[in-house]
Amino acid sequence: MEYEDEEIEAARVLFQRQATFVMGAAKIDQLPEPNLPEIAFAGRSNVGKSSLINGLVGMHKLARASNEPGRTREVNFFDLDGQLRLVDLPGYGWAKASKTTVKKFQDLGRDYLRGRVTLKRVYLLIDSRHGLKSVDTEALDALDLAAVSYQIVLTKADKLKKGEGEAVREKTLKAIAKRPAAFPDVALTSAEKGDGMPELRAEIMRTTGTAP
Ligand SMILES: Nc1nc2c(ncn2[C@@H]2O[C@H](COP(=O)(O)OP(=O)(O)OP(=O)(O)O)[C@@H](O)[C@H]2O)c(=O)[nH]1
Ligand SMILES: [Mg+2]
Repeated sequence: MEYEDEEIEAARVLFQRQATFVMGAAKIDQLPEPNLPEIAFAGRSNVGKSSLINGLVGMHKLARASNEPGRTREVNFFDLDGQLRLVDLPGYGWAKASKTTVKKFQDLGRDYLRGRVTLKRVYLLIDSRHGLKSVDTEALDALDLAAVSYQIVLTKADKLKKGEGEAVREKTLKAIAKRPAAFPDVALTSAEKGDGMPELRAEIMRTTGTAP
């Protein structure tokens, strides 16, 4: 996707606005009022969802990130200065937790994704070193079936060698080409180094119809 310099700059300003934690919901009836455009971050446990949210807003500790898979256990809502809401979902494919715990959070994530009227897009994160795995394909199938618009974001690009990033991006683009709810572009990002973040901010600004 191409973005004008003005759009990149506007998005940078938008994401400099104050970001705050609203609440964590452990049950579907605990969600905040659907009164702002929302974007949600989904993906395997440890893929970098919480880190990506922190990178987008330029804060290290807004969303809790850690190397311990299953860190995010609720649906966490962050408000960007009354303009839009960023939603951090519990990860899937998290092997160490008990079956009931996994099911509880997967059901919660699924219910949220299916029923949220203000949800503008889901950012489905994939580790750029691993590419799409079968659990990811299942998640894409579910989003396609529910007709929830989503974009693939490849994470941890700083861990790749030169040229590998572009290759995995091309491969992923091909894999999603025929998926009905997939946005026809794949972002390559590093929350750690900041790669791809200005463009992702610009895309989020477009998608949500927000302005600085
Ligand atoms: N090198 C590198 N490491 C990253 C990047 N993004 C996240 N990480 C690391 O990956 C680990 C997991 O990151 P989180 O942001 O907690 O992942 P998550 O998807 O929120 O995980 P859950 O909440 O368990 O589902 C942490 O150790 C992060 O520091 C990145 O861009 N580059
Ligand atoms: Mg997390």
